[in-house]
Amino acid sequence: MNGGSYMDKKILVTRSSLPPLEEYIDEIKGIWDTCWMTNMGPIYQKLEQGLKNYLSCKNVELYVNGHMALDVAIKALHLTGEVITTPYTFASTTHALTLNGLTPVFCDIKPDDYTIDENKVEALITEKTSAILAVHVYGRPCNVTKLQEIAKRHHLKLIFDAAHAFGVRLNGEPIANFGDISMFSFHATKVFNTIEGGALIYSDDSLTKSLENLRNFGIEGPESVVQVGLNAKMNEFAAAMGVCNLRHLDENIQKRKHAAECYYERLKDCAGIRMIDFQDDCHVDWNYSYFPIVVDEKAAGCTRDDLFKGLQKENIFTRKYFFPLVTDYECYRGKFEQYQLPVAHYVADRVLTLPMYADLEEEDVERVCNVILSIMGK
Ligand code: T4K
Repeated sequence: MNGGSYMDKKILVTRSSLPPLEEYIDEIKGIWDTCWMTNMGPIYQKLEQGLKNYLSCKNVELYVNGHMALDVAIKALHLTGEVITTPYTFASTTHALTLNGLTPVFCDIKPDDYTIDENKVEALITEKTSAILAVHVYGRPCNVTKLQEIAKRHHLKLIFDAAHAFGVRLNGEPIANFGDISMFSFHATKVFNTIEGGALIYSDDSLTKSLENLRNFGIEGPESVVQVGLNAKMNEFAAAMGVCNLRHLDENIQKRKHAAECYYERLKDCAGIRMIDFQDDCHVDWNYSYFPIVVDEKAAGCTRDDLFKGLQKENIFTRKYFFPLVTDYECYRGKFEQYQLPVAHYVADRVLTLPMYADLEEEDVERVCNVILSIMGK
């Protein structure tokens, strides 16, 4: 590739995976015969079955997006009062609670994998607590065993926001098989996408009716509306994208893994840059959904914002997922109690998510790392 034009090429934080166009057309062309475009049609059913097989799980429900799926999960579990959660997440997690009239109680995160600190959860439980909503942030699993124990001991529901964690396994077990309900996001920016979409995975069959009714106005039959529900259905075009993308998922995860290894090799000796230590962790099959670094300005000789701006000048667009912390959003300022969140603040102030997607090439990673190293004076 010509050097000049290559350096001009924009590299964004992520890039959607799309199947070959012919494959997608093949999947949707039946719609022109049936005119069935939504409301749990045949392609929806096909994707649902495909996901059950892929995830080795009993129950899957599909939704219009991950946020609505989370909203439905919260409603179906009849949560009340307070829910213990993480401030280190995307807006959706907290909004889903507050829009359901629940009070989020924020627990700090751990410095190694940025998930909720399970050792700090119990101290936050009160008589008003009804659930724990934890996030497998960047697809790194929370301490699911400990959280399940806590939830059981205190009779709390346990929901996992697994928006980033599709395809992740822990000790060989699919990540969604923990807790009461797990939510996946299938947004265009995710490892597996249905353009927009989401899913709930759960084991308790008694939830099925409610999880289905809630996504379709609470309608159970043509003359029967049994619940106050939403419109949160996944349409056939979205489902078709999922059917196609599922075929390429494993290959895409392998490509992401290669990109992550390239980053790791180039940055591993850089003082002041902390990466998720995925290579030594034999318990987790990761999906390489994001590639966060945490920049310690003293050791690195530059700040996270120096890297952000310096990369931007070179046409490389990273993101600060997740800065600011939810507790610092304008819409929430002064609304919550002041919680002790030193680790979450430290990480949010220093995190930068580097470009990561299946089609990120070795030379792209090389270019990103070269800019980082040059800003650091290496
Ligand atoms: N819980 C958690 C922990 C989440 O992170 C999310 C969503 C949810 C719940 C809710 O799930 P959904 O309801 O979204 O299914 C993006 C995504 O929109 C959002 O899904 C995701 N988390 C969040 C972390 O990232 P933005 O506002 O940063 O996306 P945007 O539009 O700036 O796009 C980022 C980059 O992605 C672009 O620079 C280029 C690339 N891109 C984007 C789009 C829209 C593509 O390649 N194709 C595309 O179609 O929120």
